[in-house]
Amino acid sequence: MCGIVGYIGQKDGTEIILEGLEKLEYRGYDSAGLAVIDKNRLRYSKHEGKLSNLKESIREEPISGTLGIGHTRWATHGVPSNENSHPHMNGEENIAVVHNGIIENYLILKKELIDRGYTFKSDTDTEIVVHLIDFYYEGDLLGAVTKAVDRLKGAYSLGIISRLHPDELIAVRYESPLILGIGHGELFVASDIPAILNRTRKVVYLENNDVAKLSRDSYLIYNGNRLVEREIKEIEWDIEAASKDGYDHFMLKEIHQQPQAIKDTLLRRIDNNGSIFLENINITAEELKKINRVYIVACGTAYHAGLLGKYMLEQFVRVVVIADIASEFRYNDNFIDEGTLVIIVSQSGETADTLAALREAKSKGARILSITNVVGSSVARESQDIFYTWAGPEIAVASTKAYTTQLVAFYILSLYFGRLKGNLEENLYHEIVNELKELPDKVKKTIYSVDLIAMEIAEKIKDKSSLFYIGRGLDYYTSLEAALKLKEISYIHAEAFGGGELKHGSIALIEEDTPVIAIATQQNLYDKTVSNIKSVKSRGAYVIGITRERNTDLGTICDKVVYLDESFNIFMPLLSVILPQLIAYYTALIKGNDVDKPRNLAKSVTVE
Ligand code: HGA
Repeated sequence: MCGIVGYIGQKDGTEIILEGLEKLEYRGYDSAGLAVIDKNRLRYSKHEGKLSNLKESIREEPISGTLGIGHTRWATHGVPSNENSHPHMNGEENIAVVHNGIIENYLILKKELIDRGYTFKSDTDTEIVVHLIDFYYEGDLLGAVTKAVDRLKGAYSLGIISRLHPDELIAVRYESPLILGIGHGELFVASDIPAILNRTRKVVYLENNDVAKLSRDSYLIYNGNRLVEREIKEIEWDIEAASKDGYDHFMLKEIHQQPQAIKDTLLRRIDNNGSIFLENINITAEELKKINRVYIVACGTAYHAGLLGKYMLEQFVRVVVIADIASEFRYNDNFIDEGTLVIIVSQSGETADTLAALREAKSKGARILSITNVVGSSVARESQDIFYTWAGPEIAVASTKAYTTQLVAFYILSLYFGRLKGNLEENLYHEIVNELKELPDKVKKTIYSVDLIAMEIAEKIKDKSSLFYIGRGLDYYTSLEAALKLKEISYIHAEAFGGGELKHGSIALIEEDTPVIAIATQQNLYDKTVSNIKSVKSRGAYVIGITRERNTDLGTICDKVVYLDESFNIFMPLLSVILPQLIAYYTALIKGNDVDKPRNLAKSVTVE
């Protein structure tokens, strides 16, 4: 995610801001920049790439000032480039803005501003903010900011300075974290605690709709034009704990970030009428009708998301879909022509096998749509259509929030294409979209409700040499992902079986006390799964069931049952994968493994 650091005091802001940005590097970023007020001049430097590029440029051409804002960017709108880096300035370059988040209504506001004569230098959503402030500015910076943010929809934390107000730093928070750091004769703004922990341990957490005006030795916080008091808190964490938001590992932090990541990926694409809006998908209804075959190509976890995607697209778009592993697909004799759509799924957008598969398919005339988490990545650059999962950077090697947001991407795409093709009856479409909007809250509830059970299960399985996940339909796909998670970080041999396939050989592996986790959320297949559970149980397996609230009878069949909230069958994979994620996490933890950096694995696999 992007990082914000701001400073107002007596010292050199450039040095303090660069130091703060360095502490935020762990979050992942693609460019960095800062702006300072230097003797009533606004000076800035911003560069694509590592922070070292920004530092090098400042070393060559020093800028300094006792008031400034800095930013590390993780692009969501516009590729990583010098122009798209923050800060963004108004035309006269007397106001500078840094922003974390996404401005949902930026296209409407951009058009309005262009009509008023404003020109844009970047492709970002952020740039509209500085022009809006400029538009409302009548000598009062705080007043102009307040009017500008009233127009914004989405999520934003903002740092704002102006050379016309050399004693003022404005900070705004809405749905994107921002804190104030309280020093002696100096104040800080930051999106994350580690950025300022070397300087102060006294912080104020801004709340939604807070607009703070900082001067060198005091600050005022307004909310809805009313002056408000916010408690000053003392931070007791060290820098490492602070980078993980107090969680012991990035993986656990990322599991807990899932509700927000899903919300970000989902809600900004659905308007109040339930219509889906996809800014980088250009396929028209005409073109969609001509698509006769879809390949979904990915590796590892992304492939498991792709299996759900296959189901969703077949169901709602009524088109033939083949899901394949990228390393196999690229060497197969596939049926690709101009009527083929290839959907590429890659968190990093740099996965070597997936990228090679993309190029192979493109050279044969396929249209390429990619689902990726990294704006401007190779996969994104080489695709005609792009769906960005807005999960933010994923640091732990074992994927969690990237996976669940990839599932969300497939939900949205299949509903969008299904409607575009005229296959989805309007009432049903709206019913599904309404339920989709409930999912961030249901995922959140699930994370808290299964946490303790996951610890107990981890204790039970920690010394086992093998564990099996079973499921049918979509539950089978979740089982594949669940088994992969356990293998990756606990190093326990784990396999997933389609429940109906057990009797064709694999059931021979079941013996006394073999752990089997049965996922039984697909109500149309429930009775079948129950039969499969009974058959492993009768061979001595220790069975843990994961099912919906209504299936209370499972309690009499399994050794332990975990109940999940109710939702549509298609959405249950988003809830049922949470417990396996946490089981993998706690098992790895108990075994003393390096949870975030498991042996033999790399985050982004850029070799064949
Ligand atoms: N939308 C802005 C900021 C992105 C962000 O906050 N990422 O974490 C941009 O694309 O520049």
